[in-house]
Amino acid sequence: MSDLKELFERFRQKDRRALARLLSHATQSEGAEIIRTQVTPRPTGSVVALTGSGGVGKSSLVGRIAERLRNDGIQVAVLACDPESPYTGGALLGDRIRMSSLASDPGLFIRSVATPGGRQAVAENLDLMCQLLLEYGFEIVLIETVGAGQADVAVRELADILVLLLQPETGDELQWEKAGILEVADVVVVNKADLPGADAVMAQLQGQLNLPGCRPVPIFKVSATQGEGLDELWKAVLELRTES
Ligand SMILES: Nc1nc2c(ncn2[C@@H]2O[C@H](COP(=O)(O)OP(=O)(O)O)[C@@H](O)[C@H]2O)c(=O)[nH]1
Ligand SMILES: [Mg+2]
Repeated sequence: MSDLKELFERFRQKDRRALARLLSHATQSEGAEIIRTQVTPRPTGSVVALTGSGGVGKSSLVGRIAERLRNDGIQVAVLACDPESPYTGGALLGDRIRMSSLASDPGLFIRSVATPGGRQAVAENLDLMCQLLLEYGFEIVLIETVGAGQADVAVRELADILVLLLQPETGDELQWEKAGILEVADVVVVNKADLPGADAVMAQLQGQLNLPGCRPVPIFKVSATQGEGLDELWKAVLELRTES
């Protein structure tokens, strides 16, 4: 307890190592309970979650968005959760970042979050980790998570903006429809637009979403690897952010 108290003092003086240690404590139930009593319940800033099947391009897109936000001077933190391979997302992102000018950027924070086994895609107390990062001063927290049934509900509650990623020709559209995630997503993105079949998925989505009387859901076609369509996507996310 006294250890946590001291960590909090250092955290409030913007000590990055204290932040990192508090985040570790936040993943354990005992530490989390205490931290919950200390954090600001609704710090300013936004939590944007990207969800989608493995391999759809979440890490690639998160990397692109993080770079873009840093170029705009926005302080950004990334929480990469991947139940299939807990460290892949972070490693992939980490590799990208290490090679770029962002390597020692104090305005960027990246953390891989190990998730419990099975299909639960959202680590326990992820909400608390977001609160810590926002209170520390990050303006946007990007979460990468593999959507899976129950977990989608948790992500929905946690995120201010939920972005669902699909890719051409995976048959995923139906799967997402079944899981109900298509209905709760704020933005739908068809990634890998450089590959054939993206327009077909777009057309299919247009038919399923945005029916008369339904909440409008913007759909975007992007290529994370080519860096295409990102301006439009991010503009829409920022607009939603000011509305929410
Ligand atoms: N052709 C193409 N490949 C992509 C695109 N975005 C990601 N990929 C590739 O898809 C694979 C999975 O990407 P990753 O970002 O790790 O997906 P994640 O599992 O959803 O995080 C990698 O080989 C990427 O290079 C894209 O826009 N176009
Ligand atoms: Mg990934």
